[in-house]
Amino acid sequence: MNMISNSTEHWQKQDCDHHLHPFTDSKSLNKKGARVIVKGEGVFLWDSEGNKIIDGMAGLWCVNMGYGQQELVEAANRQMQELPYYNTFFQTTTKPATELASVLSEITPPGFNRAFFAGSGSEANDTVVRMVRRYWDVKGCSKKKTIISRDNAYHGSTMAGASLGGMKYMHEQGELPIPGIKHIMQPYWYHLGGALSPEEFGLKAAGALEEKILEIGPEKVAGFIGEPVQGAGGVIVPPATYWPEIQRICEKYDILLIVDEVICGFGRTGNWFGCDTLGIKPDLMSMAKGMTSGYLPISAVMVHDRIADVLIEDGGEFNHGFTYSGHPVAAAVALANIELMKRTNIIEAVKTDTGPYFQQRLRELESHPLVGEVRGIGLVGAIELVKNKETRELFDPAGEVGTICRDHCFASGLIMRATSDSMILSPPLVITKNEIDEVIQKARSCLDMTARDIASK
Ligand code: PXG
Repeated sequence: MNMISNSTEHWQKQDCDHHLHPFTDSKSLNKKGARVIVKGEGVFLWDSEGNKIIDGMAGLWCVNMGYGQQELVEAANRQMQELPYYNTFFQTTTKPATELASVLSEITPPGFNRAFFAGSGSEANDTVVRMVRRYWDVKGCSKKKTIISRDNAYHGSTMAGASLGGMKYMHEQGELPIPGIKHIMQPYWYHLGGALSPEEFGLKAAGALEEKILEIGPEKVAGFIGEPVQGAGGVIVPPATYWPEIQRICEKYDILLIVDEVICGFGRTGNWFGCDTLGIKPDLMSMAKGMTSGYLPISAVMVHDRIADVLIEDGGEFNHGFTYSGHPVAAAVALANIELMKRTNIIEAVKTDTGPYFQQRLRELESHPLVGEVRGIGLVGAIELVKNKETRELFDPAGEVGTICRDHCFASGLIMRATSDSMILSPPLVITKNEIDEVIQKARSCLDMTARDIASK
């Protein structure tokens, strides 16, 4: 025991002295020390103090097939031995990169036959910006440069990724967004719907795209990007009327429709991709995370034939790419991961079994006095905490109550993330019904503890 706690102190000190964490106030983290995660198996993690934690977030929405999948480890090992690295720049390719491009063509909707690889979701979305602008240049419409996104979207943390994202607190650091990126309202009925029905509000939120296009001028608008279901923004499932109207508007004004599948892709919503579940017909798709279940970093932009054909036939050289584009080891792990997903029929289970069960159990929490709305689809969901259930009044300041709840979860061995006052769950797709019961039971007891804390304040 002593040895373990000594180790924790050692790692925490090293971490505090040398490691700058993403999206973290280092000063406050260093006061308490980071929790050191040392092992994972299935849907469980262990920290360096021996505590067992159920991972309700699949890492960062990515460990879709759970921890400890030996097939993925072996795929990496085999590829490491054979060819740990080679690039795809100089008229060369590698077997895993080509095979992955071909497999992605099979599992994406018809017409998606070409993959451009990168290392992360952010890099995929940077690629989208450059590719979309290049496409319109090649088509002779070089004024078409602006990309429209949404408030509270998350598309990454690079300059273009953070600019496409609609997180104001990210824009404030670093003079973002970069030029040529505009935002419209998000389809967040619970916050913004007022007296409108969800269906009416869906049309209104989509109508904001048309207004923005007309304000900028359709001849200057290159594309619209959106997550089928907003993830980091709080699992915002748009009303059913939203995406069909967005699709109609994009087609009307000849604007490319880009779906960011970084969270929704690879089974999360009960189909391979969120666009399958929500009935969206995109021109480009960015994907990452679940592609390797997070075991290694890789991402892709899937390009529809109507775009790829123009770029290939008339575009000449596309001056864009990354050292790790199509990394053979990451690609080999992605192939093994997709193969495992197919063989275990995991996506069917999310669609017809564990997904509906998770949604049903999650909705039981709606009766809790703190809970205003429960929303979700497949194996992703949010529990929104509010001050007044009847009037939908939110807590002020936002985020404090969510943080209290998050801290209770953390201490109780459940990873449930807080986005402002929405508590988020996005567990590994391999979660069983018994494990879902454990998540719900822990979540409920943390909601109770949070309610007691608020009452005693
Ligand atoms: N698009 C979407 C929809 C994402 O969720 C990215 C792009 C960027 O991917 P990379 O691989 O560059 O991180 C993401 C990432 C959170 C959280 O706190 C979410 C993400 C990343 C980090 C934290 O929910 N999503």
